[in-house]
Amino acid sequence: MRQPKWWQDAVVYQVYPRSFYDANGDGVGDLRGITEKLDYIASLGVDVVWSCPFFVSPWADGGYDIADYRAVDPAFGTMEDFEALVAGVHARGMKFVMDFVGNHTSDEHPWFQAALADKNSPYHDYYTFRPGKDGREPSNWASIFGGSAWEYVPALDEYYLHLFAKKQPDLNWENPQVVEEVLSILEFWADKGVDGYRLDAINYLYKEPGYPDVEPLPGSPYGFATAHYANKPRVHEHFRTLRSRVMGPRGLSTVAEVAYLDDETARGYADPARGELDMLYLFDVLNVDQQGFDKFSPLPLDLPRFKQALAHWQQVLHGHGWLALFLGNHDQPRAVSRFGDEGRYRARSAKMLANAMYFLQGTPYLYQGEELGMTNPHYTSLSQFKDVEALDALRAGLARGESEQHWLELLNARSRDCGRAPFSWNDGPAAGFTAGTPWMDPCADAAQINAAAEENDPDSVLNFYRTLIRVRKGRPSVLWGRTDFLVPEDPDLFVYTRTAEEEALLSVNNFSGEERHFPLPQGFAGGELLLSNCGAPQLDEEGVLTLRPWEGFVLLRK
Ligand code: TEU
Repeated sequence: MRQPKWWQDAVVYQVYPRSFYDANGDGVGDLRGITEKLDYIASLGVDVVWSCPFFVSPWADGGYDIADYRAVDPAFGTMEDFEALVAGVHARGMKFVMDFVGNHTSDEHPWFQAALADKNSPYHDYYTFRPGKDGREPSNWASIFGGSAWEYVPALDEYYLHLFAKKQPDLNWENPQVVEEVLSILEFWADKGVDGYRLDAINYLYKEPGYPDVEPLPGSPYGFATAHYANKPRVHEHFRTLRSRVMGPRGLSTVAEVAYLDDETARGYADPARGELDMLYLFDVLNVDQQGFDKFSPLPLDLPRFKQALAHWQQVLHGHGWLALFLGNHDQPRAVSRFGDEGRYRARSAKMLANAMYFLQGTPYLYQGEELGMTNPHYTSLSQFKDVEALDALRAGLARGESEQHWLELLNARSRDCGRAPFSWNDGPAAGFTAGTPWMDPCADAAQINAAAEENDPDSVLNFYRTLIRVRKGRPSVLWGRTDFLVPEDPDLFVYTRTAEEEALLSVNNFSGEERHFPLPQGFAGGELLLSNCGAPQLDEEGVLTLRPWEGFVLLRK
């Protein structure tokens, strides 16, 4: 069998440090908290720990607004705490990956402060400043979080570009000095033992000069300008620079957040023959239950579209790149609340979702709490939400005359805060997350759904994940097999085969709360049951399966 790279035969555990575990009782999760829980993380059988940002930040966007790239924010601890964390990860045979936020800095970063202070400062060209046009913004580009992507600076009589929040000015990667700064930050953490980087919003590095106006969104003067800043050819050159100068020589892995991709660009980024990036972290699957790019216009899950999005990338990247597999992260609602059943079949549907995803080709990314089947927090007041994106959307919605009740429901279903509620460790105060007052309220159901309760239950979601992670490891069909979706148009069934030279497997999943029937595909009768969330499959004499609500299992071909 072909030998996998370490990140190919791996499951990555994603930690959002502020919400994982608070070791010092100040209400905020910290690096020592992660270190204290490393035995728990390792007990899952995962291979890699990825931590979201813990650098000095005014926290305007959950730490993705960095004011000092080389220092741990005191809220999370010290550099010694960081070193202990990496050592603890390595001592358990795991790798450590961290975020690199290169598209923008915080507006409180000294570079930006210097840029604001003096138009002639070399730091002014670290960012994108432009004069206004007819007394308005240089163009009508919308920020990804809403409103204009340009912010006026009266003292300079110029606007600066921010694709995200206005406290996140975009860096100008066309300035070679900026690229040198970035490379030296990447080397700094590599020297401290980091094994790889998750490159944040990295496909937005190059913006078309001229900043042409775009079609405005309904009811807004601003429009999405991704056609002018996402995945432009120049980005390939930047990726090759990162690879040749740092990632390659240091043997670091890369996983890149790259939305809005076409097939050719995807292969260009990820084909091992070109070697720009190792893994692509794509969003198409998570856009199928909303209207267009508006996450606050939810739609019911359209399973055929969902399968189509997965099948597409399985096919395009087979032999031409490697995918990150995920249904949740710190920007997404909880997978079980969104795609499964939070009620009666919570545990079973949470297991099925994992069963459905983890046998596809790629590297699964397990977001903290998903292994418990944690649900959305179900807050009762708008004041419990914290995220900049949620609060901006709320403000705009209320200004349009929409009701608070409507927005409470929307934010409870779709906001990024849904995944940022504290990890539920036990049924104690603050869900065992902190001895103090938690910075965010815990989930309403933490007393029932928590790690301590699941630890002792052999049928828990937690113990299912442990089995799942063990059985997928090292399998040629999982690693290298071709993926074929069966019944792509079926609205409830999610079925695929993975076929390699050495073996083949079948993953069957019922995405519904009803019994469903499905003829067992040829060759799988009498196959070995690798995993199941319901026990042995129910098969009649004609070879037809009766699938229970939210049933999921995997069979190996005989
Ligand atoms: O997210 C980048 C990004 O483009 C997201 O807006 C993503 O497309 C969206 O959440 C999908 O619903 C990254 C980080 O993950 C996020 O937390 C940051 O806010 C953002 O970059 C800016 O750094």
